[in-house]
Amino acid sequence: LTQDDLKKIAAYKAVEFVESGMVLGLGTGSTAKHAVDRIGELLRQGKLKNIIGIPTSKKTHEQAVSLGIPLSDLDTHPTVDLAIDGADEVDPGLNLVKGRGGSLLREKMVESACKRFIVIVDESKCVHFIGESGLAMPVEVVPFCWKFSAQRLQNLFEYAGCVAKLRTEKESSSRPFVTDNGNFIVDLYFKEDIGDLKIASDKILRLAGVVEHGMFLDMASTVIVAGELGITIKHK
Ligand code: DER
Repeated sequence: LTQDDLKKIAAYKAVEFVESGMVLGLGTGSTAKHAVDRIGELLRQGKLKNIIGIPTSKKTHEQAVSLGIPLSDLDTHPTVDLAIDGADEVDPGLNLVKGRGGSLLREKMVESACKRFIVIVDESKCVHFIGESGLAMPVEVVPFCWKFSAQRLQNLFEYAGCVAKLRTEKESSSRPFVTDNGNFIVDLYFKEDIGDLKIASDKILRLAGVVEHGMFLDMASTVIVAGELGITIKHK
């Protein structure tokens, strides 16, 4: 089974929790893509009816439009029945790192407005503690004086050997990546465990210039993990 097969297995399992008439948060990324495709397919087959999708990115919006999924937004539907989305890291307490695809702000807005948030991952995303993968922990910042914000973020986590880097459009280019909301992303890389996640989250959000970060703490209701040996479903 390839990693993409596992992503698809987790995604299809999550869609089994979708009922006709639901307002659905539609996630972003290569795993959530399979869930959105599956929802579109069931709608087309008439097996699902009266679904309203709330996309978490322009990319997902376009995918849903191409599948004929009726769409709306949080202004019209401030409460979402169910959201299905991927993650970059999942710890044993179902805390997440998200946003390596750059969509963390709209994802966090939609997923904090939903009654149930199902996370779909292949087993490679499971970690013992947030930051263990050594991969990016994204922070969305306003473009104004982003270097100042990046330096303050790096200083916040000096004890964990933090390095802050501005995300560029591609490895090669020096043009900053711009989010759907017109902001930049500063990626934080840690050498050590950052300790209490709630404290870390509060410290980041207190910095003027920071919009949001990629730690989704105590938000996931269910995590579906697809592995070589099968599917594991963890509930909060
Ligand atoms: O950027 C995001 O938040 C994505 O949902 C990410 O967390 C998971 O993306 P993937 O399914 O492509 O690994």
